[in-house]
Amino acid sequence: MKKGRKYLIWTAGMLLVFLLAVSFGSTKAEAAKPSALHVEGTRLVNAKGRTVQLRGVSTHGLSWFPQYVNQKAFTYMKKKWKINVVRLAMYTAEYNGYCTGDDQNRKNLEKLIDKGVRYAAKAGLYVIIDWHILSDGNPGTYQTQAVSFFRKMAKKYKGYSNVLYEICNEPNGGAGWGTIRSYADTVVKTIRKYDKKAVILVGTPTWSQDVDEAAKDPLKGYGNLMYTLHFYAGTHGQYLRDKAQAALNAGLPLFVSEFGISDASGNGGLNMEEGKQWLDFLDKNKISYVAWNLSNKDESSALIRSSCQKVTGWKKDDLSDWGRWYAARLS
Ligand code: IDC
Repeated sequence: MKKGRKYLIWTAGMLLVFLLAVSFGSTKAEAAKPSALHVEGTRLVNAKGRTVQLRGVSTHGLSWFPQYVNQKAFTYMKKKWKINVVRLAMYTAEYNGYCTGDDQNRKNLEKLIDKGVRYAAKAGLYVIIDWHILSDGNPGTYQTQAVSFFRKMAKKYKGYSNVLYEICNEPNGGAGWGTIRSYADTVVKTIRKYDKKAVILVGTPTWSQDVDEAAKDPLKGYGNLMYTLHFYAGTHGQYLRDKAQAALNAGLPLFVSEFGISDASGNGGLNMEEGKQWLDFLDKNKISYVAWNLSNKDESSALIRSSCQKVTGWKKDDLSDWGRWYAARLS
């Protein structure tokens, strides 16, 4: 072969390798950072099998406080507070909920989720897409809507290794585990058609407290499921940790996708002593946790002071007592 042609082939080859590396690199930056998680036993683990504990914050209702879903805020919280997860709480019923508002509202919410997912990926954060049922009580109330919503989400985000799905925030109003289990079975099946591996968080009876009920009869036939435990330290103490411990002992993977140290109304005084006991317990057991809520609403469970209008870059004085306590605990 002539020297000139050899050189040409070599150059073209190198160019191809270079282009492949660049395009692979950029998809990776978008889709594979942070890396995919899965569930082993009761633990959340990474590809190397190392236990991963997620710790972060939840937005308030997305329709109500959309301004906190911004790149700077996410990057700031990752850097300063050392969070590694953010939860996008999308109410289904209240506050221009996804199921009670109109089509335009639904589109706006989906756009906001999309921004949230991308901002999180860019900041190196995991992100939870939370179907925030509350006054609707029984997850079956909007099951049809939940199925089409999660179908859409799973199709869209199957390539995003930072996305977790939370399929029913807090079942209540007498919805027992049997009811929740059958709802979860349908929704998980839908998600798994498109997204085979993403971690899915399943709510439990009584505002996601009765993990012992779920432990008696967990869902079967799916991997990467975890069950949610919610607490507010001003209301819930040792008896609820005992329930959590019993569920863990029974092999149920737990995830605290929402908690506070106010009372369960989201207001009232803060119980820092009980809050410390809770977080010590969760840290010891490497259980992930997400604090309610990233807003400046005039309530004690808001992380930002009500007088502060900033949507990122908060200094100590911009945070509520709760915000300061939590940021100090994390960083
Ligand atoms: C609270 C909000 C409050 C809002 C209320 C009713 O902090 O501003 O008015 O919801 O929608 C939960 C729920 C969460 C609650 C929170 C505090 O998941 O939506 O937020 N809480 O009450 N479960 C236990 C407590």
